[in-house]
Amino acid sequence: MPDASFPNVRSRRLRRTAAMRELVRETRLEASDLIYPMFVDDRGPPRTPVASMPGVDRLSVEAVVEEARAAFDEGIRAVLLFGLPASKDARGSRADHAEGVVQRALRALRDALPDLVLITDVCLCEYTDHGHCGVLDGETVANDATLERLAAQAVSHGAAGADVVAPSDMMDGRVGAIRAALDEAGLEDVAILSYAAKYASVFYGPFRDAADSAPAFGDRRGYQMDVRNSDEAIREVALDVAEGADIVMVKPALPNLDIVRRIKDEFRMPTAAYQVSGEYAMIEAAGARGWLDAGAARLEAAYAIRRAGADLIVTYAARQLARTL
Ligand code: PB1
Repeated sequence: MPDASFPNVRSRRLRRTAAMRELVRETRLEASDLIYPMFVDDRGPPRTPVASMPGVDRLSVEAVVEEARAAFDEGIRAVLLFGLPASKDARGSRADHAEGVVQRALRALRDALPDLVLITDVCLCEYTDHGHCGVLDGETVANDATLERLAAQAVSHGAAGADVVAPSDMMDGRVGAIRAALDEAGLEDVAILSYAAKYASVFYGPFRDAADSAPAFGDRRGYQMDVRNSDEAIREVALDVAEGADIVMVKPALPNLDIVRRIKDEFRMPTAAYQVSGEYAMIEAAGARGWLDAGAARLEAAYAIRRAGADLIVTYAARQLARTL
């Protein structure tokens, strides 16, 4: 009986050709595994490029439909909408307005692309003039008062046609509050994708440029997770699952692949990972400078996130990836 070592075992036999490598690959990735984030802008022209996110535009409602249709034709089956309102105030009033920009985009998308899964970000930071993810009590984000605002926002999204609402605020108890409000409104079938393990990350910088949503003072470390913690992510996911989350998310993605793996193994839930704006911008910037092959880097990052256990990947590179896969 030959022993299982060189020269009987030659690992390179299975790497010799592209066909052999395809035959034995362990991770599969398809366009339908990707969720395409989109900025719906109530303020101006059809398309406004985001300087720190090459290839990403803020889009009017009409342009969102056009962009979503192109993505759908490339195999993408889900979008995640972020609203950029025409006005902002202390309580984020435009967040739950029936004629808000996200609500209008939902109706237009539902009409134009009935088979596209419509996911909406539920949070106040894009709608408040102070940029925090909730309403304030002095300089503190008031957790329980914010729950009411988030629940109202989620219900307004569900009523406008959202299939899934995605609370990204990191307030305690928000999944349970949103679930109860949706059910109370007769929206039992609207699912919740919770940003359950969301870290206080520097990698959100470009997004805050795009959404003008940087906090006017302080930071988000009083509600988003400490990047040094891992067990805390397990506790957060357990809480959100118990409160009614249908899908759970880790964010950012590449800096937290250990967390993706732990959560998938521990909970066996549909698990998403969000390749955030800073992760996207790093690859695009290095590619633009010729420091690395951006196309190959996008694909490698996406496979790594998928291999770590993510069933779904939220990525601004969704269309580029869909054209490659
Ligand atoms: O791509 C990104 O950076 C996503 C940013 C993310 C959107 N859910 C949040 C980042 C932040 O804390 O500013 C917005 C929080 N609701």
